[in-house]
Amino acid sequence: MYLSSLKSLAFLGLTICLFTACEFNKPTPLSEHAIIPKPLSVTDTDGQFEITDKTEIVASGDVSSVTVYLQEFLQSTTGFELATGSEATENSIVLALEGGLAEEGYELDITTERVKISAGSPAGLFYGVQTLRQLLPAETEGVSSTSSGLFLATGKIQDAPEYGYRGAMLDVSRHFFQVEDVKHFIDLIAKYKMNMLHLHLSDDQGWRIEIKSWPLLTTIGGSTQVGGGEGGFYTQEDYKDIVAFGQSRFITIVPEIDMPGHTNSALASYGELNPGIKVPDEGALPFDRKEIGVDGMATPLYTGREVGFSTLATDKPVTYQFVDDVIREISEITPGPYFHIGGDESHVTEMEDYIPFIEKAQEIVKKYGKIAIGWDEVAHASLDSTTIAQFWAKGENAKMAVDQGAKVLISPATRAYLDMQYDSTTVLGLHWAAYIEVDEAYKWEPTELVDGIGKSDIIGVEAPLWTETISNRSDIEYMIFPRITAIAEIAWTPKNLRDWESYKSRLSKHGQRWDKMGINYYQSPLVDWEN
Ligand code: TNX
Repeated sequence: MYLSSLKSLAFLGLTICLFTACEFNKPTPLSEHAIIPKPLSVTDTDGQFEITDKTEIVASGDVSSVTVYLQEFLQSTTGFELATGSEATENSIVLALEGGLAEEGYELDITTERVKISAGSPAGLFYGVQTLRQLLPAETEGVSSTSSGLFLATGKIQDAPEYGYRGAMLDVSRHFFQVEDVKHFIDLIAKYKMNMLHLHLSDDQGWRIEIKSWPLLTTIGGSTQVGGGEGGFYTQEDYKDIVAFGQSRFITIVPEIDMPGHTNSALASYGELNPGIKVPDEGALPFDRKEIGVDGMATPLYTGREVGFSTLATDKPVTYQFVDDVIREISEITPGPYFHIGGDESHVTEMEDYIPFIEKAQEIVKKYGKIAIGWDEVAHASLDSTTIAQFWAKGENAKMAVDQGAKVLISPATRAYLDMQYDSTTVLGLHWAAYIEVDEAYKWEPTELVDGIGKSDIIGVEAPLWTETISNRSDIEYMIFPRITAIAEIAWTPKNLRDWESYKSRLSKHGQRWDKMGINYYQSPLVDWEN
């Protein structure tokens, strides 16, 4: 009796073994992969392709940056130095530029002989490569760990983004981040098919970009940060380096100079920009700032967190010379189409001064060939039809912008602000807008936020990371992961294909990838992380 049950147990074990061994060699069907953002369509066929050290990358057209990205990725993780060729063989990865495909869309077609990524643009090919990357085992996100068994199931993925603007914002003013940290940020958001990085380059606490015609902005205005640390700034060469790295990852840099409020760092550098405002009631300002009440006097540097107390002198010609120089110098080194003029929380600028200021700034942006973006308050001004209002707080402002014919960029603080705490136990971050758990970051739809604002009014979605409480790379990672992937999916995948249960289960597998990449992320209790 005893013996026979032992025997049947052994038999059972053997069967499971055989079964799993046989399953082990069979790659996961494409449709069962945890791809984020979720693609438009995935079809399985019954076969497999193996990437080996003999696989060749075959590229047509000028797609060298994508080829190099793919080569470098496979080399760093597998040690394979894949050769490039011009003719597809029975073991190739083909990158093909083809007409007739959606802007930024791609098709990934895997047969037993080749992987073929076709797209209408190099960006589309890059997104195809990102999908391919997510089809490979999590180990490939580490360094030189896998060199065999890189099997892909055969089948086809067709994909294209819902929105053309899929972005994140990094506030480098409240805390300064080195060029290498910004590049790292770019690298991370590109993996989730985002294509815009908005850099918040100035605020009360720090001016972070060299302006050659106004050098004190950085030497004085860039010399500190929240909490009193040493701050820092990007030279124009540094900025160009960030822009170029962004291009290698198909990320466009959107520079922001916040005006006319949030300008203490400029007022501390050049007193002539200070209007000498009538200081509101005692205690209304975050600290003793008598200089701000004196016309033409430079203010002290500011390292606190409260804002809304500063304004440029909106009636002085020198202010417009300043605004013109700043927009001109930055526009000259910004290949992307946008220039962000801020415009938020200008609490000490009278509305009658604010409106003409925004209108003039908007004109200057246009003069230098860029499209202006402003936080939703700019809708109080008369907007050019090309100007974009970034909805962060007030639906009525966003609606006012749309009623003027402008488009909106969607960044609701209650859903998309990556500096909001996950819950009441989160140590970093703020919670003035909301606590934002992963489900809250995921379960919303851009076209359903404001009555009267629909798909055709929206250019896309952006997730801002404000950094009053965030001062290093690891903190950045913790606040953005996993929520950045939720926002990336909202911007890429149409509503009818998005579903929390599916996202949550796909997300549970990305933790392993982040572990391999050494990323610090929030292990939300809502997700059953596979480790
Ligand atoms: C509001 S969002 C701000 C920022 C702060 C942020 C903190 C916006 C346009 N203004 O100045 O950093 O809240 O969450």
